[in-house]
Amino acid sequence: AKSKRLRYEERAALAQNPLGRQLFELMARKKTNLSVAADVATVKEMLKLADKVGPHICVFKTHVDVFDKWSDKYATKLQQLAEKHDFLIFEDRKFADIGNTVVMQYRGGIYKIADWSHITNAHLVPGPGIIDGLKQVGLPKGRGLLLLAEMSSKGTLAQGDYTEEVVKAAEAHQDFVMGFISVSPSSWKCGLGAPGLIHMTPGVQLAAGGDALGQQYNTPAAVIGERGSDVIIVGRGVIKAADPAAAAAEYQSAGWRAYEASLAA
Ligand code: 5BU
Repeated sequence: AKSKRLRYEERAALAQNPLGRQLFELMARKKTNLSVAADVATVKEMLKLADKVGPHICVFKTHVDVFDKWSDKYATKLQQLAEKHDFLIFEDRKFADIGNTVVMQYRGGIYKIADWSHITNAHLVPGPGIIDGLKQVGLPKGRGLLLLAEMSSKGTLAQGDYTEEVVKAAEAHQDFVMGFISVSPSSWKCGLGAPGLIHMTPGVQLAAGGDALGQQYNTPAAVIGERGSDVIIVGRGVIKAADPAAAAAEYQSAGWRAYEASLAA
C-alpha cells in the first residue's frame, strides 16, 4: 500500500537543513509550490519578472551566467525582491567539479553565488567531495544544496543506479543537502528518500510535450500527483506568456490543486 503523503508543514519539521525547513514553511504559508525559471536575456528583465511573479512563487530560479554583465548591486536588488515577496532564490549553477574547485567557484568569481543565492545545485558525478566543498562555503551562510538525481532532458544519463547513489548521498548529508532535482521520484526503486528532503522538478508546462532541443514536459498534475514531486519549475510556460503574472497565477493554482489532491488520495 502507498504510504500517506505528508503535508509540507509536516515535512518542514523533518528537514535537517534550516533552509529546507524554511522552504517547506514558506510553501505552506504562501500556498504555492511554483518555482519560475527566469531564463530572460537581461538583468533588467530578470528583476522585472521577479517583481511580477513574486507573489505567486516559492522559488525564483536563475541562470545569471547568461547575462553580459553582473555586479553585487544586482544581487542586492534581487535579494530585496525576495524579501518583498517572500520567495527564495535558486541559482541553477549545476556545479560538477572536485571539492577544492567548487569552493572557489561557489564563493568567488564575478557572481559570488554563495553570497546571494539561498539554494544552488550540483551533479554527483565527481563523488561526495563536491558536497563537502560546497558545504564548507554554504553552510556557514545558511544555504542549501539540491543534488541532481534526474534531469528532464531526453536521453539523460542520470537514472537507475546513479539516481539511487544520489539519494544515498543526500540522506547522508542532510545538514546541507535540502533535496533533489528529480523527474519521477515515485518510480525510484529506493523510494523518495528521507521525507525532510524536497523534490523540485523542471520540464513542466500545462500541456505535455517538448522543445526542439530535448526538453520534455509533464503537467503540474502529473509531476506533483503521479510522479511524487513537491515543486514545479516552470520557465517558458510563464516567461513567454503574454502576461507572465497571470500565467504564474495559473501554474500556482494548478500546482496547489495537484498537491491538495495528492493529500486526499
Ligand atoms: P523551460 O523553459 O520550462 O523548459 O525551462 C526549464 C528550466 O529548468 C531551464 O532553466 C533549465 O536550465 C532548467 N532545467 C531543466 O530544464 N532540466 C533539468 O533537468 C534541470 C534544469 Br537540472
